Order: sequence, then structure tokens, then C-alpha cells
Amino acid sequence: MRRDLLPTDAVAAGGTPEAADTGAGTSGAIGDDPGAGRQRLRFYQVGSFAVGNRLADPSQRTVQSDATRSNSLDSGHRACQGCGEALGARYALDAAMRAAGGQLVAVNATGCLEVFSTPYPETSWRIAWLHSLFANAPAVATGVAAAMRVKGRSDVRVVAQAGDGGTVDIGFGCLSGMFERNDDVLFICYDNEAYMNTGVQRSGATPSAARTATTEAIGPDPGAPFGQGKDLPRLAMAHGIPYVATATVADLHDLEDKIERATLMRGARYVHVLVPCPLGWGTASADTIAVARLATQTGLFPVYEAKNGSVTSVSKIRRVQPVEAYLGMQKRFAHLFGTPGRPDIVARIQAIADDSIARFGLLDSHAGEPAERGAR
Ligand SMILES: Cc1ncc(C[n+]2csc(CCOP(=O)(O)OP(=O)(O)O)c2C)c(N)n1
Ligand code: SF4
Ligand SMILES: [Mg+2]
Repeated sequence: MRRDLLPTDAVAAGGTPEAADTGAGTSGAIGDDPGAGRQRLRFYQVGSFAVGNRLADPSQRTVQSDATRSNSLDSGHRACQGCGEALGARYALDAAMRAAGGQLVAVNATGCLEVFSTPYPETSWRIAWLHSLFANAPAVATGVAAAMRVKGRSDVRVVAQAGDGGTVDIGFGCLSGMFERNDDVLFICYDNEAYMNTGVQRSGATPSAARTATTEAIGPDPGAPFGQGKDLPRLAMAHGIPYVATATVADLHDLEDKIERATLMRGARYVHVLVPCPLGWGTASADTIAVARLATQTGLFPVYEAKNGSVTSVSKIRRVQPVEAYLGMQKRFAHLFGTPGRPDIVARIQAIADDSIARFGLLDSHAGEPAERGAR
């Protein structure tokens, strides 16, 4: 560990009195008493989760930075390089394990996550894990929760997880029932916006104009149709369940926080995580985080929390971006660009982003109006 990043008290024992500066810009300090042999520690991003801050305050450390993390989804699985779903699931389940004190059962619908993690007879899971059918993870998880209740094991927490197809399409009836009964289950949807495991077919979460194997980029209206699809977090909110949240792999600390909070609550809880899929989206493996961040910074994927049917917090956009920046990174939207391109379709997608920004109040006054997008 770099000595100049150590928390003040750690250095004070045998430390030097000189000031250490971890970078330029806004700074804050603790142990501001060099004369007494205590090192001055400056942070370049006060109030953020930048590394210096986390090391100084153990309560801000991520689950993944904890040496005792459970490694719920271990190495050796067969996900594609840069798979957002593998990343999201690892962070989510490790956070759930920490919150549950290790007493966790996970139910997993059929889909990429199940297939790449458990090629028979192998498994990458190091937790109690059950594979359900494609359609019925919420019902199986409800059964597990009921069994735990009968056995008096209120300490065991139950998680169900599925892709967007397993959640918004074939599993939706079971999920709505689980919500309506307020069953004691945390359901996590890993949304990569198509049926990836079977070759990138459109799901109810596929965005308008996206090319998939079943919505080809041909004809006057190429790609997935406008005016269709389901906004599952808002449908979950409409059930009035105790907790609904959205998150992305672009902010893993936020994802961990929300999963930890949700794990500790009782009743039906729903967390919807955007997990880019390099194969299905046609993005570079190294761009998974960047493209997820652009989904949030355009307003196309709002990040928020809701309790008992009402939105309670939103993650504001730091620097609003035009949808072209997001769409242009992905081959599934390549037919919208080039010559002549389809600026009319891009404008329709921009209108969807603008509606989302307005609905959730995603802009702070300093982030710029939609008209100033990308100016900074
Ligand atoms: C009843 C049924 N129909 C179809 C399938 C084939 N199938 C397995 S996974 C899958 C797609 C999963 O898509 P999604 O839930 O979005 O997960 P992803 O693979 O994208 O992570 C399909 C169609 C199945 N297993 N069972
Ligand atoms: S197809 Fe997509 S979701 Fe499936 S393992 Fe590959 S990157 Fe992950
Ligand atoms: Mg999917």
C-alpha cells in the first residue's frame, strides 16, 4: 500500500510529519496537526468513493475490497469477456451474502447467468444455489422462503435472479404474484435487453430500434418497434411493494448499497440492474462500464429507488450526454448512423431520454439543460 494513502492514524504511529497530497483539485484533510507527528491527508474528491476516502473510512469500503468477501460467483465460469451480467451478479450476490451474514439461498432462472456458471457437472457458485425453470424463479423462491418460515429460520434470506426475458416476459406472471403476496424474496433482474443465451432475440426490455435476431435492421422501421416493451421497475412500483431500485454496473458501489439495503428488508423487493452484453450489443469487451454509464448519463436508464410505490431518491446525471454518444458505441444501432443514417429515429430516441429525464428529475441545475448536452 502506498504510504501517502494511509489513513492518518495508521501513519501516526511511526509516521513522518510531512504533508501528503494525493492529487490536485478540491481537498479535505483529517489529522490536521503535522507538528504532532500526524500526517496530513488530502483527498482529491471529497465526499466521493475515491480510493483515498475509502481507505480512510472503513465504512465506505466496498464489499469487493473486503478480503473476507464470499466470492459467491467464483472464477472459472464461461461468460464472454466483458460480460456485464457476470460482473453485476458477482457484486450483487457478494453484497447480499454480507448483508445476510452468509445465510443466503439463491434461486436462478434459466439464462446466460445460469448457463455460463453451471455447465454440468461444474459450478462457479460458492453459495446455496438452485436452478429453476426459465419461467418460475419467483415461485420457486417463494417456496424456499415459505420453507424457511416453517422451519423458523428467519435468519436465512432468499434471493431470486433472472435475465430480462425471464423477468419481464415469461416469468412476469409468477413475479407479479410474488409482488402481490409480498413474499419475503429479493428479486434481481439482470437486464441485458434481449434473450442473449439463445442468440439475441428481442425481449420486452429490448429498446426501440435495436437490432436483434428477431428485429432485423431492415425496412422503413428497422430494429425493435417503438411503442412496445415494458418498464419493469415502474410495474414493480405499481404493486406497492416495500422496495424497488435500479442500478448499473457503471456504479458498483451504488449496486452493492442497494442490494445490502434490500437484503435486510422484509417482504417483496425488486432490484433491476442494467448489465451490458458485448455480444448482443456489439460493443467492445472493454467498454462495458463506459456504455452502462452512458445509458445513465443520457437519461435512457434512470437510476433511482422507490419505497411502497413512490420514488424516494434518484441518481442525478452528472454531465448529460446526447443519445448519439450511447447509440454510436453499439453495433445493434449501427443502422441509425452513416450515410444517409436515420436522424429521425435518433430524434425519437432522444425524445424518450428527455421524457425520462423529466419524469425522474434527473438533472441538477448545473448538469445542463438537454439543449446543452455534451457541451462540457
Ligand atoms: C420454457 C422455455 N422456453 C425457452 C427456453 C430457452 N431459453 C433459455 S434461456 C432463454 C433466454 C434467456 O433470456 P434472458 O432471461 O434475458 O437471460 P439472458 O440469457 O439474456 O441473460 C431462452 C429463450 C427455456 N429454457 N424454457
Ligand atoms: S452473451 Fe452476453 S450476457 Fe451472455 S455471457 Fe456473453 S456477454 Fe454475458
Ligand atoms: Mg437478457
